[in-house]
Amino acid sequence: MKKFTCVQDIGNLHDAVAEALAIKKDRFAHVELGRNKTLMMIFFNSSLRTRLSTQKAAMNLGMNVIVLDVNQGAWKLETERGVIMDGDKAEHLLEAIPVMGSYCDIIGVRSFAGLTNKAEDYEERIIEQFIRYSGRPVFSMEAATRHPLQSFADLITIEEHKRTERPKVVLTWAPHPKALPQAVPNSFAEWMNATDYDFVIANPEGYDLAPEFVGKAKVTHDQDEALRGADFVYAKNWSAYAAPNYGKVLSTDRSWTISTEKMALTNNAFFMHCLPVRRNMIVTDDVIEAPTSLVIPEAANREISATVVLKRLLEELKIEN
Ligand code: AN0
Ligand code: CP
Repeated sequence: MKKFTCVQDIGNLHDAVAEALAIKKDRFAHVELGRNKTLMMIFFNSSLRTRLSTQKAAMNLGMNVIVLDVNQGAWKLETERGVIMDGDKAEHLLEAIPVMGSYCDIIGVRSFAGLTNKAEDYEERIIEQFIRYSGRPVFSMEAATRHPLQSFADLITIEEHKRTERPKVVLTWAPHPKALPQAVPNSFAEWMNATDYDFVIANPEGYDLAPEFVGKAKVTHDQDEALRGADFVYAKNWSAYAAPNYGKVLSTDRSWTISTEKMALTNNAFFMHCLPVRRNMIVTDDVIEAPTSLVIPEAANREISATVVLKRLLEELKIEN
């Protein structure tokens, strides 16, 4: 694997999950693979899980790790080419990227959607520049349109808990006070569409995701209808995708909050969320604290998905050298 930004990069999902479950049984099995290799993690946005789980994954593989929070201590970066840099930005991304690449073997990048310019976000301008100019294998730690390490951990979690071969998985929008990217739901949909699960997306009108991510999923604006018979309920807020409301909050309707009453419509479903989650906006205390809540095992599986991804990137480096 030369990069990891979308589901296609991981190849066969059965093989990927099997590899993940094997690593979970013995997470230090490949501790020699990363010896004297350096992972650099670049954060343009905040993180708890991604930062900790990816560093732990690198340590499982014997790697050294450097972390940079671009907004804390580094020079302010200009990202547009052609700009006369007479403002507050002291350095250009076009120099910063190859410099960062010169100090490491693999680069992870977190760079959320700006939510003001849809074309810029959906072209993945920031992570694509890392791929082009760093000279290193690059993986996404949540880019503008996808969060593949999260989706891979979600898939592992569903495979560990499913009670039928072809579970009904419902991705549902839920309310949140601030505008959030579509990366997590886009990516979850992309991975679910690559399985043979019965996959349904529920969201209020105006919140349909980009058609290339919706794919073959059933879409409904009736949350109750979607929840009936669900085996897994994956809640997430996202801002509007469709023009002219791209990146806007159109609703904070708490009748979409996942509550005990909502879960009663399901087939005793498991509750999932990528975290961080706002309680009693997205999900009630009772639901997130119930034994059917998978939020903690899901977050724990982030170490496993990251270990598989780093292992595969390191194996490719070995072949090349
Ligand atoms: C981010 C998002 O919705 O993309 C990160 C989730 C992993 N969430 C927030 O900013 C609250
Ligand atoms: N789920 C997730 O990626 O969490 P962080 O934003 O804390 O990394």
